[in-house]
Amino acid sequence: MRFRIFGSIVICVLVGFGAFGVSRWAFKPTLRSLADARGLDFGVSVGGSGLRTDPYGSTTAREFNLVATENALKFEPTHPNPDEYTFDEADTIVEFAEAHGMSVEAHALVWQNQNPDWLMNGDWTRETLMDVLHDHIATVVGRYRGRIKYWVVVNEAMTDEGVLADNFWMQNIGPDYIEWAFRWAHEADPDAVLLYNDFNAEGLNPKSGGVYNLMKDLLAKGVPVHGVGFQTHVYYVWSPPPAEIAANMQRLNDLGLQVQITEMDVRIDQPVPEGALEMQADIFREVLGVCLEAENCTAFSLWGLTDAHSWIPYFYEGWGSALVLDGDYRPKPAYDALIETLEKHK
Ligand code: 9MR
Repeated sequence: MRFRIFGSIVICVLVGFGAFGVSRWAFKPTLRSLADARGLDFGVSVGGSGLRTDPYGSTTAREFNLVATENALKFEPTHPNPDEYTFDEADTIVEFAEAHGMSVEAHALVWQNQNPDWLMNGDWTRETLMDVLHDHIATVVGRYRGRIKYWVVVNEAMTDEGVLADNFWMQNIGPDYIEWAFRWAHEADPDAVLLYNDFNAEGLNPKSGGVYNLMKDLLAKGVPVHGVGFQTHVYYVWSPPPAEIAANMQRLNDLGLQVQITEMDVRIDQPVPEGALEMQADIFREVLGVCLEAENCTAFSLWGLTDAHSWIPYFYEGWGSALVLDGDYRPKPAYDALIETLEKHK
């Protein structure tokens, strides 16, 4: 009898431990589960074709609640000829997001790069180019009305000195191309959150001062701009001081704007030096921490799913390893740092 009772206790304890182990495994937090609990949009930039494959698709849906269209909604892919629009890749991304309960950040309506030749080499007057831009924005934004949470309306329009860049749009339309782009985007989808997005404007410097002044001017004119994206393409040995990023977020909050980390990656020279992955993890940890502590930071996104999908090696020879999963989808120290930071701010 005694033996039977003892045996039952042993079995119960073993079953209990087993269940605990299984439930710990089953409920192992992901970036997505922690971000959901916190109400943060946690994103990754993706391409449409990858989403149809595994583990690209399954990892995206497991770890993120937001997808950013890395290239699919830029001018050239969506509007390759004056009278032709193509939406196959963007449709794939938006449908994937909807099927997996994720939000979409669309990128980008007005930019200097990735524009088709017919646009860049056209013979424009201010009026004819305004018509083209209006039609483009009305068509592209209108197609996804109500299905896209965030639109990057204007991308990278500021110089390092903090004045508007003398780009194609500036030369052919003038500085008001920016306000018209926001007005037309708002007309086409009144519920979308409309963002201005730029790089090297995360901390406090002349460029971020220029972005701040631009936002102030637009708001004073009643232009529907709702937030600023901080791209955050940084290096493992240098990133803007967290206190500066926080101060920049705060001054934009004082204007009533939201902010986001929109394209974060932390590049490392190759081969990866000793200790570099830990330094990279610390930078991801700090920047996410700043976002979580800011009142107005609504989203934090990575620019690519794994090190094998990053733009860095193509643009910076000898650099790479910039994301939080390695090329074989294995979590790096930076992944653990993001999980820990989200857990700390639950
Ligand atoms: O990641 C994008 C890459 O696949 C494209 O070839 C490149 C073209 O310029 O654009 C990359 O994305 C950029 C984004 O659109 C704007 N911010 C900088 C990003 C990295 O270059």
